[in-house]
Amino acid sequence: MQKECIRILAAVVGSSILSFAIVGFAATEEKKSEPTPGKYNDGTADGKKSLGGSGEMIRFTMPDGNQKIDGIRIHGSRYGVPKAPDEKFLVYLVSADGNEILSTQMAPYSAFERGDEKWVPVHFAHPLAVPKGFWVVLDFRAGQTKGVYVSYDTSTGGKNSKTGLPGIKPSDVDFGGDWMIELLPAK
Ligand SMILES: [Ca+2]
Repeated sequence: MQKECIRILAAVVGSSILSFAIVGFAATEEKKSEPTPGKYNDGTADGKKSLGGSGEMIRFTMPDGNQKIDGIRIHGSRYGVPKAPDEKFLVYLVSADGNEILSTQMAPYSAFERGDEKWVPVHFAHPLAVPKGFWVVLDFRAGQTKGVYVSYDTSTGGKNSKTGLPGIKPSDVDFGGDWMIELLPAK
């Protein structure tokens, strides 16, 4: 009888140790996936820039090659005439080697307001599957009367950002930071 009791007790203790271990493992897993792969900034802007005849380029590296994104968000503000031009700006997704345009998306200029820079979401028409490594390139076709200032952040040193457009050799950024452009993962 006593032996039986001990055996049951051992089973109960054993299973609670097991469930504790599972809870512990789940918590570790959650923590590991915490740093968002689709961003390179600390959330506060350290400057802003508009590029005429060029574009903001930022390289993303995903944990694996089977992920989908809903779109991107851009920290920025519009300048120029008070009323937003009735046109769209371009968002290119370009292969990691720069040789292939994977997707071209458009979004209205009016998504950006004049004034302080803030996060502007750009949702694509459909969730888009992205490879492990790729570039997001923005083309606002900016000039003197219209354009968008895109914020940058210097906390990362700017290893993932360049200026350029598809088909043109990109240049290093001159501010030692990364564009505040983030991916919006598909839910
Ligand atoms: Ca910052």
